[in-house]
Amino acid sequence: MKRIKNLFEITSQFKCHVDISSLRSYGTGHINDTYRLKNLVSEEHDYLLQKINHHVFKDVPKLTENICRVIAHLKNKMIIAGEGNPDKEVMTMVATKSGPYFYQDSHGEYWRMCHFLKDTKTYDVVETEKQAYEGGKAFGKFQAMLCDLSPEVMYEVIPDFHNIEKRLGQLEHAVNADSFDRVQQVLPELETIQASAKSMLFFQEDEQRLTLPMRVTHNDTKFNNVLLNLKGKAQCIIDLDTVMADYIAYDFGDAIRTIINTAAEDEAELSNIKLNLPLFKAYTKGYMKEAGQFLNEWELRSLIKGVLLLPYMQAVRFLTDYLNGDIYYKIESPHHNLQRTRAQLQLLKELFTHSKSMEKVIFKEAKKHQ
Ligand code: GN1
Ligand code: MG
Repeated sequence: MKRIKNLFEITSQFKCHVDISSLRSYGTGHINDTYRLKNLVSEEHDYLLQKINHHVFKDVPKLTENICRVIAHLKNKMIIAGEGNPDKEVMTMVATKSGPYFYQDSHGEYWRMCHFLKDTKTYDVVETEKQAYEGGKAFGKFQAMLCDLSPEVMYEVIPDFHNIEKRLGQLEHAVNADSFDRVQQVLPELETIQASAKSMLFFQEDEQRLTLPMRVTHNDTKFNNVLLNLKGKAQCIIDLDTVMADYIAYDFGDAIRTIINTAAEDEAELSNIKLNLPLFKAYTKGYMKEAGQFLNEWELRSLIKGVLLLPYMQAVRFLTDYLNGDIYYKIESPHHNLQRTRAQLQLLKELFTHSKSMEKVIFKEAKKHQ
């Protein structure tokens, strides 16, 4: 575990009671560094301390504003409706003693703190249909509750985050630069990406831009961003870094990317990557239960496009980072980003094969709620 030399300096800025000797690394995020700390005075909750990667999130005050806005919206709605427990079902950020919900330390690093919700678990790979159903319900409800939050008020945390045309441009740039002499190793992957490029431009078409509404979405709907309680029920959506205005289909697609895959996102043995269609069905069922009523017809039709686009986009992003010398995502081995690329392309291949039957499931489940 990385040591934090100025841990006392950092934690003493926040309105918290932490035992600094209890510091442990936490989670599997690719961007920020997350640590867990024990609460010295209460059994209610521990704390998560995060170093925000400010090379990725360039405007931390604005990023924090987005997160706090969404949290306040969700909590207020629950309080007004008198439903659920806002302390347990929505993230709670810890303020600094001087007010803001982040602290820039003496080395220029940015930190934030939130409550760690006890008796909850996350899963990198979905194990049961019940979990998938709960995940669908959780993300569907999250979107439904944010339907009345104006997308215009949200700051664009990472410009063009889901713009595949731009992402392909970044890949092309990395290929042309070939700064780490890696292009020769990745010719088959580049060819696969090139072959599907045109079919992936759906969301860039004028027609979609005119018909698909922008909504406040999560934009990182990996299944491990849903906290499940000990009974296996979804309790809280976490990792709100990328909440911003975007299309709903991206959230649906990114969730399916992690839920439907029988293997991990970075599986090295490609033959292990298969689709678990019952999990797709279960997720879609749960999702439609919450989202079926607010989705319009164009959005419904776009969902399957999101399912195909998101693994493709991840492959493009991982490969770009590989060619750029692994500067964006954390890696655990020298060729990790290439391994991730291959795994995502393999998943995409499987998804292409089954896209028609998945589309049928989407419409069937949506119909029940419209
Ligand atoms: C990154 O750090 P993490 O795991 O929450 C990335 C997502 C990718 C994901 C792939 C800001 O998320 O977009 O989908 O890795 N976050 C950012 O696992 O780029
Ligand atoms: Mg994230």
